[in-house]
Amino acid sequence: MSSTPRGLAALAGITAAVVAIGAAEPVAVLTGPRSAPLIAVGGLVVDVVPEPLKQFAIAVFGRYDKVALLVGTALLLAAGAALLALVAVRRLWLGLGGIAAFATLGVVAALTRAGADAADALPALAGGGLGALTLWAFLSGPLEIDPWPWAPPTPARAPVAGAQVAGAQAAGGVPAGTDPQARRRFLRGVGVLTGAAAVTGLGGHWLAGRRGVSAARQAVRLPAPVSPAPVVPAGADLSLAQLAPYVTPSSGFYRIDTALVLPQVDPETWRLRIHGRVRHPVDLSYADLLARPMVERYVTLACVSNEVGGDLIGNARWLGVPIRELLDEAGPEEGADQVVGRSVDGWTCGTPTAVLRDGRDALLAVGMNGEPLPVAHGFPARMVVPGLYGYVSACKWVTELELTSFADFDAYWVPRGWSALGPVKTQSRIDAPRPRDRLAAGPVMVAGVAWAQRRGVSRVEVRVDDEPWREATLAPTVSVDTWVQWSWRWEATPGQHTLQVRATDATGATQTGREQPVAPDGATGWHTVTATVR
Ligand SMILES: Nc1nc2c(c(=O)[nH]1)N[C@H]1C(S)=C(S)[C@@H](COP(=O)(O)O)O[C@H]1N2
Ligand SMILES: [Mo]
Repeated sequence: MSSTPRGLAALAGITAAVVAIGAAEPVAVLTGPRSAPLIAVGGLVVDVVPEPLKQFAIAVFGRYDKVALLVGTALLLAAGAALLALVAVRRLWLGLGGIAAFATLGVVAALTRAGADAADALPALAGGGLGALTLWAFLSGPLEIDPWPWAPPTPARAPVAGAQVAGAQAAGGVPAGTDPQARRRFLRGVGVLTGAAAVTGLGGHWLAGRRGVSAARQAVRLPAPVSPAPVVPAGADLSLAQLAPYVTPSSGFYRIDTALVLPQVDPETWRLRIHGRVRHPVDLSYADLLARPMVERYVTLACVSNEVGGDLIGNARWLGVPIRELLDEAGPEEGADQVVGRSVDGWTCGTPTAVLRDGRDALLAVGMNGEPLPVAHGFPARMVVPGLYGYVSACKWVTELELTSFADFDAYWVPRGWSALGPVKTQSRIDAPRPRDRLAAGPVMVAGVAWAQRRGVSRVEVRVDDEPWREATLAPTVSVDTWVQWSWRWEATPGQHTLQVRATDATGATQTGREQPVAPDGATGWHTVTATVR
């Protein structure tokens, strides 16, 4: 592509874009990774794209939806820059104007992120400036290929170079734009600038990472709980190869959030403010929080976007302060029926005040599975509320609890089409066998998990084809707030079979078989696995 003059012009445009991104990165070390143009624009896209498109992206790219978004943004930028350069050969001001437009987009995106200040405009401005300089250098500055075959002849050029190279064919037989010396100089420019941009870009990225909080996190010493978690009964974990372990290791715990770069929250400067419609606003430091009596509980957290049979669910041991106690101190006013958890990155969730005060183990958590919260799971503090989907309750990197009402405020996902209330629905999942397993006829262990947080699971049944439902064996569990493993011995016969599962909660309500999508308030239906037995 770079061998034709047009390819070279496109290459100049792409190089200008690479220089812009590479120049912005070291500036973003100072202003924060969320002000880097690609991240800021990507974040803006996350917040403004319509929900169906987002669902589509998640369906297509799965866990790599964020990577796909960043790669997509970068490719669009490269394509835009290439086109701009082709135009700019004729009208330089159009190319520079285009770069200014890109830079403006970066500035707007950076300034509209939650908690942004004026300095957040600097990375995009620096990138735009150096990108424009690069484009100029290639198209009519020192690195120019003189002249571009489709460039308009300029009066300044005509008398000097005109005799040799003006027009499509040079007098000496060299086609315009192919002077080997100019071409070498041009390509050397591309190489040097791309290399320099890579060095500053990756170096900046690395420096930004070193400014992260993993060292501060490692230095944290969590207090022992005054109320420890119940001991996990022997047999709660059936230890079957394909079955999700009873306690999900933090490293394998699902992660869902809108953050394109993980918020790095310094526990030294972190504060939690409880404010809004309260009688006594509360303001706590991390040290204040750790000094309070802590409880530790197993709670199974689930995402409303979990499809039937999906894995956006995990069970962990959380250490934290009961949110009820914090709210009691603040004293919510009459009618303040919603507690809005607000993250340092501006994300919000809305939880019914009554739910947080009804005696369940709603925690302002600082620990997960015996360690400080991993950065990806909300360090230094997050909310964990048994019985509610994460999008209405599990605010990570939480820095504010604002008392308000549901009538007065819609949290992040509500205007995007999700229900304001998100109690977890009774669900069950088959982990073994897996759909593509090759099974031998005879006894087969069918096993999985079931959950009905707050209510507890009282029965799990399995059905093979059109046979009657058979009751599975429930493993013990620590509380109604965690999932439970179940197993059932199947006498498998050769052929294709359909396995289905359904759970009944402790109120006697059986999980519905009616299939409903994840939006607006959680999927329903029976998980179905097709098994082939030889
Ligand atoms: N700050 C912040 N907190 C958040 C979210 C988010 O996007 N930003 N997503 C929520 C959602 S939808 C879920 S399901 C849980 C997931 O928590 P996890 O990533 O620790 O599993 O976090 C919740 N907390
Ligand atoms: Mo979620």
